[in-house]
Amino acid sequence: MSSSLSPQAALESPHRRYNPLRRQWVLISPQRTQRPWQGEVGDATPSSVVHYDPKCYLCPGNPRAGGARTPAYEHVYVFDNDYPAILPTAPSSIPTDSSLLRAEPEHGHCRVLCFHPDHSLTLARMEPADIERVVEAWAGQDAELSAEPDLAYVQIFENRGAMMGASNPHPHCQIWATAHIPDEPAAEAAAQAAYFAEHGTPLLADYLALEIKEKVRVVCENDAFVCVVPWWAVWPFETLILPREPVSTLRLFSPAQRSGLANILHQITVRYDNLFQTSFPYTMGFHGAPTQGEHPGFGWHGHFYPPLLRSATVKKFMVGFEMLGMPQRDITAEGAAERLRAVPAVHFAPR
Ligand code: H2U
Ligand code: ZN
Repeated sequence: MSSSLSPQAALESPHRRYNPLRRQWVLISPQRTQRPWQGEVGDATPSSVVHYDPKCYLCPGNPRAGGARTPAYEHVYVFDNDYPAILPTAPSSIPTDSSLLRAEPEHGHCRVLCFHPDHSLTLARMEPADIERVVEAWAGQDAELSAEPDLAYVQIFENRGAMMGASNPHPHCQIWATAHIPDEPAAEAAAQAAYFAEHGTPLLADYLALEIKEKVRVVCENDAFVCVVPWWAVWPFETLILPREPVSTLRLFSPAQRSGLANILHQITVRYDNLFQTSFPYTMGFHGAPTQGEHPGFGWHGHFYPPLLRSATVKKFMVGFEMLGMPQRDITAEGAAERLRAVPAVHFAPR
């Protein structure tokens, strides 16, 4: 059954939104935010004050779990993961008995990048100059790993907080370089290539122009980047970081883009922490173009996927209809952006 409503009223009723980057739909149920909530309300979590933890594998000078020792580093430190998910070499094939039991070898590198020697820090509480060093290290890793001719993709990601499964609070990220393009960037690459073939302009450049015009989903910005809650956000406070000047991958960033990325990461993580006065958990990561071949229309971008919904402890669960049907959210992207804009731009617990 359909009825005609004003555009505003229509957006306040249940609807589906399309994610052109992933070519998927998300179900939006804004009216559900009015339902009573008798669940938990979290307390503010103080930021860590432990600058050096003698038991931390990633603190300078400490022994690691695998027997190696983390050196007394001063800024950033990259090492090969002692428990890698993939190895540099793999068998040439994985024979199976049926085409329904398909398998193929995978190889590559898994690295860990420590952002800072200080165990207590997070991107939100680091100095901009120190985040710039992290960006330099990311660009260096992207250049080094993309030069390996048998690798196809470099995935940089950070799991922040125990709620997201991070095994260690020390500020760090992971870098996996694989011989195959993983599913998420592969789907995004296909969608962007199809859009570019049809329109002759990059999908994310056109999308950013719309967001700058509409403003309602913009959270923060600088001269080089804009951070939005995307129209198609699934996680309550999901954001997308878009460069004003399209660029396909980190190693090709201009100096202004490198410092701009450091600044926008700082801005958004401060707002996240301030939202529920906690060290905000998330999975964050970057999608650059695959490392082999041409990828016209592929625009580098960053994703933040934070699980928190109502407080420092109440998170969204991706269960039920979401596991069996499709993603669904209650608060609209516009409402989430408004709340992230409303919190102070200065951290509630600076270092
Ligand atoms: P996460 O916090 O995202 O789990 O990343 C930490 C990684 O650090 C994890 O992949 C590695 C783990 O294998 N690690 C080492 O390589 N050596 C250690 O001594 C501890 C943790
Ligand atoms: Zn540490």
